[in-house]
Amino acid sequence: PEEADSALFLREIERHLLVCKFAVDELMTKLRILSEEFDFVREHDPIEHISHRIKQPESILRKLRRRGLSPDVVSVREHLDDVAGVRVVCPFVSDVYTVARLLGRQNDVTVIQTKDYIAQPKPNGYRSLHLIVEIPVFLSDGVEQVRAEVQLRTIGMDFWAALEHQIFYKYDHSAPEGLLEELTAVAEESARLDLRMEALHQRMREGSAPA
Ligand code: 0O2
Repeated sequence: PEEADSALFLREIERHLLVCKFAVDELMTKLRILSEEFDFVREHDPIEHISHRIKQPESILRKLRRRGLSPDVVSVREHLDDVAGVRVVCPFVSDVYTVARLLGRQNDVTVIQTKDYIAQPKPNGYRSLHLIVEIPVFLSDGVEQVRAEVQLRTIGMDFWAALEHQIFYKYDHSAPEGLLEELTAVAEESARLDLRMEALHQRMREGSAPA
């Protein structure tokens, strides 16, 4: 019976991962449509690039354990909203909010939660806008509402997060003190640069030359 249980668990988790992949496919299409439409009308495209990932089973199990949840598909479905993940990288900070608004107002997208780490950065300096959205996936036996995490950030925020992630793993989650302080200082400098770049872009759009 134990073998039958684990076979069933594997089958269920595989199915859930597949449905999450469909949700990611749908979100990627929605975002690509927005980006291509902006290009078509020769407007500034608020999307620089988009990436996606499905959380690895080991990482799902680690997160369940960390949160004290039982390692079954019901827990995953009910509590892990970021198995399906899409990351949108934008040129400017205002673009981040534009894309979030354009996605959130689509009829089949329900924004369940918004975490604005741009307005309120994490203590380490991490900045991004996180949305948990729910979208319908149409399957042979009906429709399933699937949750996904959409992370939106500028190129600068993405650059910083990638470096922080590398440092975090290199030092196995405990980087030397000075290094962490420097990382936070760099995040602040990057945020200032984002603001200056945006102001420059705004002036260019208004037709005046930078001073
Ligand atoms: P991965 O490999 O990217 O999927 P949690 O911390 O996940 O238990 P919550 O509320 O689900 O709690 O997460 P939150 O704060 O919304 O952030 C989730 C994701 O944001 C993380 O996913 C990262 O992708 C990203 N993130 C959050 N904080 C940081 C940070 O300080 N540095 C970097 N580089 N990324 C961050 P996972 O699941 O941790 O990892």
